[in-house]
Amino acid sequence: MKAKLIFTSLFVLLLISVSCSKKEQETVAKKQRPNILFIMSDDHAYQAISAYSDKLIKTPNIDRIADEGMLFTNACVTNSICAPSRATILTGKHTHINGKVDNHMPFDTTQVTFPQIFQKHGYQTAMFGKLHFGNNPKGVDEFMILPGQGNYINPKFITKNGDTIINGYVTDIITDLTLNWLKKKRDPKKPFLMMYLHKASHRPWWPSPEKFAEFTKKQFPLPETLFDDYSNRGTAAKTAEMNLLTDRMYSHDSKIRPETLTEMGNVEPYIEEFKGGFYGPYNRANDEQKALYNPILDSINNFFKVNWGKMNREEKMKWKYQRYMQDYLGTISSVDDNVGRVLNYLDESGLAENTIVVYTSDQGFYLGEHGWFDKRFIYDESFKTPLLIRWPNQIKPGTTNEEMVQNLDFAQTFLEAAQIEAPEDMQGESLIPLLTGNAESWNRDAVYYHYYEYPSVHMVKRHYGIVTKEYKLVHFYYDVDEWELYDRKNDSLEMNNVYNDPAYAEVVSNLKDKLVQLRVKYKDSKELDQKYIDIYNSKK
Ligand code: SGN
Ligand code: CA
Repeated sequence: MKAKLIFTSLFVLLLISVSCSKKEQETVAKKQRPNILFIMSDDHAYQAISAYSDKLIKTPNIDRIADEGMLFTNACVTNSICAPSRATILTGKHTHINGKVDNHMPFDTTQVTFPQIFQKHGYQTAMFGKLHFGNNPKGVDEFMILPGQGNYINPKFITKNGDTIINGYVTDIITDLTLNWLKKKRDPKKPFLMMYLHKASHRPWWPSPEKFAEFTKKQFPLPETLFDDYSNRGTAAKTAEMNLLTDRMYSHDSKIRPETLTEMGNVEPYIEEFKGGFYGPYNRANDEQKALYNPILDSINNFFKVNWGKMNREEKMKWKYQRYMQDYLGTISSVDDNVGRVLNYLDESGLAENTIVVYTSDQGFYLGEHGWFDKRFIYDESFKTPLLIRWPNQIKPGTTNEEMVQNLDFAQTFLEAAQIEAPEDMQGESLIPLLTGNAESWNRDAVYYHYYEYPSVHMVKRHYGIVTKEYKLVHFYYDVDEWELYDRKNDSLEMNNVYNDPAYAEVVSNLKDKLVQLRVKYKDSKELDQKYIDIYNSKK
């Protein structure tokens, strides 16, 4: 790959030198380096992008990226949780190597991240929105990032010159900052790398007042597996705490005011500490903003007061699902509108032609499938992540790609596109052959996954596994010692663990061998598994 990159660059340089003077050569060479606009949302499920499925929502602006570029239907993460995914994207390394295996571990900032390399090679770099960790991201000329998870309403930002609060709705504000930098702050003579990072659609799912009004009028189709009872699965699925009806879906997630519950005699599992869950975001709103939310909140709360007591379990689950979707999808709709604003600006400014636009999420998310919300598992809805890439004159518009690509691959892809050599120790593969229609040189047939954060919120047990287009083999190795196998072609909803089915004995044996090879290839090991368990336990 490296040899190919050098060869391509030499060829381009040769062509240039034949036809122009030295000064001209430099400008042409630099001009050819594309800008990169990396758009990432938080917890945005591919099921909530109409380029993948239009059952839940229409996202015409995000879809445009695929219509004019490439839609990856098998993109996935290496560890389905926020901060680890971001660390993998920045370093191009699996989490057991970069050390940020869960949301709690610190990120070792002495590591090389890809924006630093871009900066060194003459790119202008900027980052706006949610990074999740740290307060001084390296490698970016300018940044304004949310502290930790950030807030939806009147959010606070960390900047080089101290903290500041900006009034308004977070998705609009992050976009305003991004557009402002593109329009007024960058040097038009240099290529740029822009990290445009949304807080939406992360919990606590507060849509803007307009989207709240719009989406609370809608009803959404139920997922086939909403009432999953986790039979034919292992212990991990049965003990995870992310069921919409029974686990950690608090009153504030449904937008039920604490007073409503008190008045009703605390009908819901009501935990005092989560009072803040409602008032945290709501009290950030000023009176004018509150006045926009109040009538809708009133009507939800009135409905709840009258009906909740009369509902059976099934009806309660359906009601919670609808409330969840209304809020979650309301936040997505704002993301889509704002992506549209940025794409329009690229068109108007003429930047579109030489800008790679990437849309992705830090991982997938459950939208009621298996009765769940949240992520973490290697099962499809959280393992897969949306990925849409547009690159005019390089990617054939309207292409769909089914290869198993990972967030691990982004750094090397962007570096190759910018004709910068990637560090030897990055562990991904550049996607350039796939983007440019040279798929023959792509030969990955399996990916490696490893999730660590346990015991913790949502109680998803530690596991690692190997995934091919046909199968998924998973080892839950802590607390329990259980293996699971899913036949992805014949059981796409992943309802049956066939690990012990004799018909799959050979598949299991082959995949186990391959899994060992992958663990060796990526330098993961039993010793490292234990090391991270020990560190985690020592912090409790
Ligand atoms: C919070 C959320 C969880 C979520 C984690 C991690 N609960 O704890 O639902 O899984 O963040 O999210 S909340 O009630 O506090 O909202 S992550 O995206 O940062 O990994
Ligand atoms: Ca996330």
